[in-house]
Amino acid sequence: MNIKKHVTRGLWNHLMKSGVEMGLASIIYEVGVASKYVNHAMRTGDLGLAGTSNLYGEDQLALDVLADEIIKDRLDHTGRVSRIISEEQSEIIIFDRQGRAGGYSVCYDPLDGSSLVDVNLAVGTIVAIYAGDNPLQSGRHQVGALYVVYGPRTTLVYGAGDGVHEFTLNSLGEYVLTRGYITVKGSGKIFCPGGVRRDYLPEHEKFVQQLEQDAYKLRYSGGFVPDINQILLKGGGLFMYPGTTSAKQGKLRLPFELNPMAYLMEAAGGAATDGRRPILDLDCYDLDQRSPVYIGSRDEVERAVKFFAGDI
Ligand code: AFP
Repeated sequence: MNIKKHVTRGLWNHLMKSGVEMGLASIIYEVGVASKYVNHAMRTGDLGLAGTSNLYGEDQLALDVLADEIIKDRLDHTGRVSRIISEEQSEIIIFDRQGRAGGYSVCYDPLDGSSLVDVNLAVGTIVAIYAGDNPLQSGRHQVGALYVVYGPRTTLVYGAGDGVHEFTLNSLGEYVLTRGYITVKGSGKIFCPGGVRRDYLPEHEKFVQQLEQDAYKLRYSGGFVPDINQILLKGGGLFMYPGTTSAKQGKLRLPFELNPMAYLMEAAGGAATDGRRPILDLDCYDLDQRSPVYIGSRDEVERAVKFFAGDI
């Protein structure tokens, strides 16, 4: 192992060389630190045995609750975060910054797809970062975003204004650059349909049939993070989670699932829409706000927008 290479290609070194503002860099880096604890707890089951404490000295916690605690703790540790929205919390959490200005707000899903851990499928952490004290902003205002995939390898993908980059957690516990300036393919051949087919609205059903007739391959794990990661890093394509007869706004949440992934996908040359408007242009006014989503390669997203506009 070339230790020097690992040190120079580490996450903090990359953030500094990319000129990422120190506070924003520390938030991204500390989410990386938190993900190492989440990774450990997930793979060792170190959630604390009944009656004893877990690695954080707390009673046994479900993995997603533990992940939330760890990430919240590390974000507070940066001293640069003033407010957070978490998938695990029912309200906006305010950190006491002793009046210091220049804070950031963070929206995160600590462990998206957590129900898949029990069957050993990949899950992930998703994070959106805004400047200032308001975490409920249009996704277009994000100053950075990242996700972590806990799969056969543990990888971290971030963007903060200068490209999208992937880091892989190595045996030294370091995140080392494995893909720089990621670009998503302009068009792909896989699609993720989302939801339950019998609940599809007629136009989504018709669109899915068209993709199948055009020989798109269905790839759907039930985990938003690995499914997006596959499209971003491999052959491109389209992830969908539509509005349905039972949930007109779909399932995925805007603040901490759709906005960060749309930010990264656009930064990598892709696109993300609710079927009519770019996801990043949607007003974000509620912690639990949901939206239908079509996200991935530009060609497929544009095809979806044209289809739903009745142009094809
Ligand atoms: P959970 O976090 O409740 O497991 O849901 C995961 C998720 O929000 C997202 O990761 C998946 O893309 C989506 O749900 C899958 O939803 P369906 O099971 O309804 O297809």
